[in-house]
Amino acid sequence: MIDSLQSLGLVPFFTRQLSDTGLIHDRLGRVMAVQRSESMVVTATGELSVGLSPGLQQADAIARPTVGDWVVLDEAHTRIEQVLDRKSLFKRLGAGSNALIQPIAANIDILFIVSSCNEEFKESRLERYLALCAEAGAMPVIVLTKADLADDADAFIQRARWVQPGVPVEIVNALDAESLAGLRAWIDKAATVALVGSSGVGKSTLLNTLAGNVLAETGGIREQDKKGRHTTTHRELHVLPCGGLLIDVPGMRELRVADIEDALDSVFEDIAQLALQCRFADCGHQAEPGCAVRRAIEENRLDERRLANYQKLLRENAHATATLAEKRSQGRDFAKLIKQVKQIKKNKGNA
Ligand SMILES: Nc1nc2c(ncn2[C@@H]2O[C@H](COP(=O)(O)OP(=O)(O)O)[C@@H](O)[C@H]2O)c(=O)[nH]1
Ligand SMILES: [Mg+2]
Ligand SMILES: [Zn+2]
Repeated sequence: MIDSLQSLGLVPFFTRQLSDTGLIHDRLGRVMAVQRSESMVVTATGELSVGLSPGLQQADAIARPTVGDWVVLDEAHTRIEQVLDRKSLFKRLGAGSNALIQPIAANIDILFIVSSCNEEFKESRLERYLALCAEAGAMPVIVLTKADLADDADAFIQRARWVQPGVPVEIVNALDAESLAGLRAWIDKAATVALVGSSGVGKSTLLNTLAGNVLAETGGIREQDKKGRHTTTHRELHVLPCGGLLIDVPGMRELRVADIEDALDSVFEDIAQLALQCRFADCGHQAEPGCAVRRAIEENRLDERRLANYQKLLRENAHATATLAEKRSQGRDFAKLIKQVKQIKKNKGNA
């Protein structure tokens, strides 16, 4: 029984959190998909569609179960009582000006950052995903698709390697199972992998070819309505026949960053290191004298584009982080106000 949970990615990190190991046998499960208030959970004894405990219903979006979570069910197997601490969490700032942080997928071991060998390939987009991946606590692998359509596929490999030295780069034809051997090696037994990247790069095709089966529709038809807007945000954890689990995260137009300053510093460590050598601690790397970052650009050791993208992401992050902090404090003030009003009503009732 436990074998079946292990093949879903159960490791001691999660079982150690259980108050009672007896729960493993039927009340511990993994969330395979979430649709509105219903979660599909697989336990050692089967697959169930369950709701949320009242406590979880009231909880912040980020605390509620998301695809990939390990959860404990109630005795009747009708609802999720507890979400176990996550090994990693891939999240984003929701769309719109009033948005909050939303979970995308939990307990991801490896993030396949998918881009194609054509105009879609942009270093700046990869840097954004790499920062989100570092923040999530997952390991990144850059996957370049449509190698079969490119005149000079090697040029894309070189550009991808240059983005963050040390991050593995795999190049594939997503339609050809044989070309995916390198990818399969990353999805070893029971690793959980999420596919992210723009719409049309081949995420669903990769999922289908790896599964040897049509699990997701390709061609971007289902993901977009006639106006080209994304209509599905359906995310599901698929168990692959070769072992390993894969989530196809449909292309998200707006993958904004918030609260990820440390992750940005790790992805742009080269610039952060250079900045330490600038004459002024608050150097803006514009035209300040003694700027080590500008010197590196002049000497072709650093790309102007990379610096610009780093600064853009830092600004975006600072703005979103400040907005979130304001919203959180407004939320607290509002809760306080409600409490005061209730207290006044109660006092009136007693009088
Ligand atoms: N020739 C070729 N076509 C690909 C490759 N990967 C994806 N495609 C095609 O690109 C289109 C979009 O792929 P899809 O998987 O739906 O992209 P998604 O939006 O990222 O899920 C489909 O028509 C696929 O057949 C590839 O490596 N080579
Ligand atoms: Mg798709
Ligand atoms: Zn400087």
